[in-house]
Amino acid sequence: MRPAIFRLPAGGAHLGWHHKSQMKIWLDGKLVDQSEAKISVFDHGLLYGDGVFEGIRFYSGRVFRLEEHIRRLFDSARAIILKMPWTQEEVCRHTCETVAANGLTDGYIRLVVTRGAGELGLNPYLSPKPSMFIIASTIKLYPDEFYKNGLAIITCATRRPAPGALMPQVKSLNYLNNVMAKVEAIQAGAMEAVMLNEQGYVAECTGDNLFLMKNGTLFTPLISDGALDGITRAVIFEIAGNLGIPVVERSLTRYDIFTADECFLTGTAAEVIPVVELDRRTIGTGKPGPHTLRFLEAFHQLANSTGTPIGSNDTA
Ligand code: PXG
Repeated sequence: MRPAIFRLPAGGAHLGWHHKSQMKIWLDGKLVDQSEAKISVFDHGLLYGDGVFEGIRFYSGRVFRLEEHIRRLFDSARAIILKMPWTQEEVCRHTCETVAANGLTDGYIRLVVTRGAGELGLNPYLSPKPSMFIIASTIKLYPDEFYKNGLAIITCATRRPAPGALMPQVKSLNYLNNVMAKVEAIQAGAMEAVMLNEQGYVAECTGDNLFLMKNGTLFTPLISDGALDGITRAVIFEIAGNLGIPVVERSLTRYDIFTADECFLTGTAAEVIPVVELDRRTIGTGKPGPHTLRFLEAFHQLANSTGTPIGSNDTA
């Protein structure tokens, strides 16, 4: 029997999005009330999607893989010649301060660096000063039942841009490609969509990396096929190493997914989530597989026992 198709309610309530009126936002060096946290309409992040971001999780009072996320943020900034006015250490410290100021122990951090306000025109040199803001909140991408029963996903028509068009490794504010792919998933009654690259190889999903198990080996698309170099993806490589499961990065097609024993997605927001159906075809047994469940468990174990303590950087 095919799993029930999940229809997304309008309004984003399913995301668990909450509106805490006194939330403190870190903005350009200051912790301000949410109502005071404002960006100019002349900010090139808004006008042209000219900026970069990170999504980071914290669990049990510790920020998970903080240094890796901040390193990727700086690489993204470097790739778009955005000069960060803060050091990596400072950004790590401000991230922890923001979480602490909101009295949270478990949640999600959205860190955004925009090109800053400048005159109209694409030229990034028109914006002399980048802006950075840090939001500490919560995120819930999928209801619990999908972690237990698995997701039914689709392949969308929207392709990942070629590296020569929009560098897929850069976590930039240009997410319209992924947003349109997500819309296709929602229209089809699915919660995620597999995105192919221009050659027809699997790149990733709209906000998650994709993994397959086949004959005891773990497979995932190459970064050069258009996958984001996911932090969670790297965690899965580590776990596979610990479990003695061989990992192969190579070009994958839908054939590989249809004929896989198991499939799962990874991402900061999604963590590790099983996939049991692609384009209405059952993958493996149609239930989350044993390896997937082991990765899921090992991920939670790591997430809840490692990371940068929120208080440790607090020198403010
Ligand atoms: N691919 C894409 C395109 C992403 O945006 C991932 C893969 C997974 O990477 P990490 O490093 O997170 O394992 C991402 C990350 C959101 C949200 O708000 C999306 C992501 C991360 C956090 C929040 O939907 N995507």
